[in-house]
Amino acid sequence: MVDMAKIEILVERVDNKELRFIGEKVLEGKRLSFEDAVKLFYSSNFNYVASLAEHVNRKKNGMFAYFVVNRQINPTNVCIYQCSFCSFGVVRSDPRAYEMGLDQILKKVEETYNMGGREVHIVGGIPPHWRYEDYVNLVREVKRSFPEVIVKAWTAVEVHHMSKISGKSYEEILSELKEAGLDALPGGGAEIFSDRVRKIIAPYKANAEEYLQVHKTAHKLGIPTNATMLYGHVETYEERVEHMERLRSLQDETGGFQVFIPLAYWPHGNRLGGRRTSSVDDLKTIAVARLFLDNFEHIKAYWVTLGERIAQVALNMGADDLDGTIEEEKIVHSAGTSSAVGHTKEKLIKLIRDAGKIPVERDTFYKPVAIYA
Ligand code: V47
Ligand code: SF4
Repeated sequence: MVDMAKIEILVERVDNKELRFIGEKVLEGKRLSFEDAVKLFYSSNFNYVASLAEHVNRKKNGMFAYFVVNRQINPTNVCIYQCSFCSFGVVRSDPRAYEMGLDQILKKVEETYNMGGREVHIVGGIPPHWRYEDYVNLVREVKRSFPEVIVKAWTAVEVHHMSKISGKSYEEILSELKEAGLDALPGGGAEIFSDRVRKIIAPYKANAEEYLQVHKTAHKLGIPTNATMLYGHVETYEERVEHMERLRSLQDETGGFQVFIPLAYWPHGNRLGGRRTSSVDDLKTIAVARLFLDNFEHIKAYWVTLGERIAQVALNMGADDLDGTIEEEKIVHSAGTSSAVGHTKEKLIKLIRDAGKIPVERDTFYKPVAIYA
C-alpha cells in the first residue's frame, strides 16, 4: 500500500535522474510524453512506478473502487475473422459453434434484471449469415423488454462489419442503434493498434483507424464508449505506448471514453500460442496506463484476465474499477484463464474491501448506485 505522505520523498530520493524527472512531472500534474511512458515500462523500479500511479489514482478517485452488477452475453461464437489470438471465435461447422435464440438471450437479461443487474454487455463473433437488422433488432428487443437495463453492446469491430454488410455509414448505424436502445459501446476489438502487430494477430477485422473512427462517431452522437488494449503477446512496450497515445489524442478531442481496460493475453487453445505474461508486467501496464492516460477518469483491473488477486493488488497501483459480476464470461475462459466465470456482488465487495478500498456499486456510466462504506 502506498503511503501518500511519502510520495514527494520517494521522487526526491530516487537514484535515477530520468525517473526523478518523470516523478516531478507527475507531482506537478504535467502530461507524460511517449518517451516517459516507455522509460517507465523499461524501469526495474516497480515500486516507484506503482507508487506514482496510485498517487494519481487517489487524486482522481480517492479511496473508492468501482464495480457493476452486470452480465456478459455472447449471442454466438461463430466468427468469420479468425484472429490468431482468439480461442472463442470458431467457424460455423465447428462442433463448438453455438448461436443463441432471442428467447434465450431475453431470459438471461431477465435473470440479470431480477438480481438487480444494471448492465448487459453484449458482444460476440461475427457470423457470416447475420444481417444488419439482426444486430439492431437484438438491441431493440432487449431494451423493449427491459427498459431499465443499460445496454452496452457491439464493439467497433462489429459496427465496422455492420457498415460493410449494409453499406451504411458509422453515423447512420450508431444513430439507428441508439434509437433502438443502445446506451454505450464496449471497448473490445482494439487489440494493439500497430499495423505490424495487427498483421500477425488480427489481419482481417477493423483496423486501428476504423476502430478509432467508430468510437469518435459514437462520442459525437453522445454514446459513451470504453477502450481496451490486449497486451502480452507479440507487441513491444513502444507499441503499447503508441496504442495508448492514439487513445489519449482521441480523448482530448471528444472526451467520450469512460475507462481504459488493459486486457492480459491468455495463450491457450488458439493459433498464436505463446505464454501468459508476468504479474509484474500486468501491474506495470496498469500503472503506466494510469500515469500516461491523464484524460481518462478510470482504469479497469479486469479480474477475468488478471485473476482476482492481481486485480486486488492493481487497485493499489493505479486501477479503480474491477468491471462486474459478469455471470458467464466465455471469451477469455476459452483461452485458459483460471479466474471464476462470474462473481456475486458480495464477493466483489469483499475483494475491494480486502484491498483496502471502499466499494462503490456503479452503473455503466460510473454513476454511483450504492457505497459500501
Ligand atoms: O476484443 C480475446 C479479448 C476482448 C483473448 O468495454 C482476449 O467494459 C485475453 O473487450 N486472451 C473482449 N483476451 C472483451 C472486452 C471487454 C471485457 C470487459 C469489459 C469491457 C468493457 C470489454 O477480449 C476482445 C479481445 O481483446 N480477448 N481473446 C485472449 N486469448
Ligand atoms: Fe472473431 Fe473477435 Fe475472436 Fe477476432 S477476437 S476471431 S473478431 S470473436
